[in-house]
Amino acid sequence: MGGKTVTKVAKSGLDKKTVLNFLHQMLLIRKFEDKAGELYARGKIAGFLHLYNGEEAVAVGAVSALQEHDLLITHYRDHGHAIAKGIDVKRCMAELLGKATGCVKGRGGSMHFFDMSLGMYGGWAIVAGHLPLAVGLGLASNALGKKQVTLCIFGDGATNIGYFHEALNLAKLWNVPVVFLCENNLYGMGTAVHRASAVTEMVRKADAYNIPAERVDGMDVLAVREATAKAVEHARRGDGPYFLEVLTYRFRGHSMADPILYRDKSEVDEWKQRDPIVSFRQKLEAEGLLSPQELEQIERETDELIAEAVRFAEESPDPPLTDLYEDIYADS
Ligand SMILES: Cc1ncc(C[n+]2csc(CCOP(=O)(O)OP(=O)(O)O)c2C)c(N)n1
Ligand SMILES: [Mg+2]
Repeated sequence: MGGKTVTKVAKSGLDKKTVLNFLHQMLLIRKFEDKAGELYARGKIAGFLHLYNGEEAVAVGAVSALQEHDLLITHYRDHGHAIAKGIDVKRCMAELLGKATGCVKGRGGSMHFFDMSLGMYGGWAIVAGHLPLAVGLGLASNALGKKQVTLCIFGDGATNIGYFHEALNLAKLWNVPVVFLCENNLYGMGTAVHRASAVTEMVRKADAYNIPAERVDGMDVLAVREATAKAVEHARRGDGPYFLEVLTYRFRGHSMADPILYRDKSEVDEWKQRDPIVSFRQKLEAEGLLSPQELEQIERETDELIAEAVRFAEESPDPPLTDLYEDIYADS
């Protein structure tokens, strides 16, 4: 499963600055996740923590196909998506540490990164619970006459839940501009896809609702970008929803509490051979788009951004007690 990484950088038509930025963003997300895992182990982060290692090409490739005013809504494995959509890593790290300077003032934590000003509509913890919300966002865009697309990201596990089917049905019926992107990482917690889903190719589920769909190699940032760009264009044109099944793999456990007893190490090692960051780096090098100096600079910059984010988060204040009664009710 997964397909080979064959997309040529040169063929993508993207300029060098753009493709180097993809590498930069993927590395930044990887380093953010590694640091978050370390801080969690040191007791600095409370609650759940679901890391995105191995899936970086999905967030970076897909979000790069959006325009700035497009919307993104996603599940609880949301750090990579939030960073790709533009939330500063300092505010993300502060959120993990529950600080007042976090992107939701320390109230949401890992699963609820959110910033409306950037079109980032969360971070939702109930599996598939945000899919109907995505349809609502799409409906609002249509009603307001905005040429705006909503990218809705979720896992393979979400496709077995009623919300998924209700959302896809209404999305098609109401012709909303939503791109449904399923990150098929082969597991929902410790359960393999084939043990939870009667149909193991997620892409076929879109067929039930007459939504055009495609299967994409999620370890290839350019393939994800290309497929998402096509889906986004379809939605923006007014042709309604589109479905992408992106084949990917999480290198770490479901959450930090996962002893990972349900899959063989050999399977993990096999997927790590296709690490989206390493393979993209090698591709850039092979095509003469990345010199050792440029790589060193990207490594240094991303290290510095993460170190700065940790410093910022640790030095930030806790939310004041007076905040307890803030943001409880929406203004009418
Ligand atoms: C409605 C609901 N049921 C169960 C859970 C517990 N739960 C949290 S994550 C998860 C697995 C979801 O897997 P998937 O959608 O494949 O996403 P992944 O974690 O693989 O990215 C489950 C069952 C939940 N949060 N919501
Ligand atoms: Mg999954």
